[in-house]
Amino acid sequence: MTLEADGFVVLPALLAGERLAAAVRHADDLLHGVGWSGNDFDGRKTRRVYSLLRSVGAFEAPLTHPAVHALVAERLGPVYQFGMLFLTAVDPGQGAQSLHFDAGVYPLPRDVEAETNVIWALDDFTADNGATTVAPGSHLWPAGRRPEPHELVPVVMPAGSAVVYSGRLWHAAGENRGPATRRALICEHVLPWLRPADNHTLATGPERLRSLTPQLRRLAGVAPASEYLGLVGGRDPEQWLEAAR
Ligand SMILES: O=C(O)CCC(=O)C(=O)O
Repeated sequence: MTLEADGFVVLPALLAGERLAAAVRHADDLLHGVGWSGNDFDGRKTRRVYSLLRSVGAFEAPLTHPAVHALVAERLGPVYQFGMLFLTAVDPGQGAQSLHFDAGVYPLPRDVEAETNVIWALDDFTADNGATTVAPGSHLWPAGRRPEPHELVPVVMPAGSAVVYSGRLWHAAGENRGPATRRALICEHVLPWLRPADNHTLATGPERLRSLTPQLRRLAGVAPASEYLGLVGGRDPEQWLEAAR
């Protein structure tokens, strides 16, 4: 299985022991009191938490994992930013999500790799509990071709694993027919000249942005995309943030 040929690759058990346990505890803290989402796509028996850069906590390890970022940088180049970033808890009884490809939000030709994304399994992903289903190779399909049911496979992987996939890959959260919730941390990485799906700088705010590591701040968008792109008042946003204390 390769990212180039199949459009996805599973990196097994990257997080283990206390790092995984801490990420799961953090997920539970964030999910406390959160209700089901109010639309069919997000899932009416699915709980979602966004704006995660306001409370990174134990998600720092998955969000910055070098093995994931090495693959992302190979695909997108050295400068990229977070797109949509969320924690999701697919509860028992949740039906399968509509099939989609994440880069579909951008009106770009199908052959542009605009995003390379990752889904971190915080629980074991099984064929019955809502593991993400993917259509292998579909990142190379032309516009308009949609997967048939027989072309879909569940991404079965133990908790702590990550599936890195092309933003062009057709996929969806699977149906949760099991008795327990399936939790995941989902993070898009997008080209720096595109508007990210989530407005991380506004959601996080200057004070919390300053408290992040330089790597997370850059991924949040506090970085020029090029010499003339992404500045604040003509300056590097890092300098602006420092001066605005
Ligand atoms: O939860 C999953 O397995 C995938 C969710 C997803 O692809 C989405 O909501 O965009």
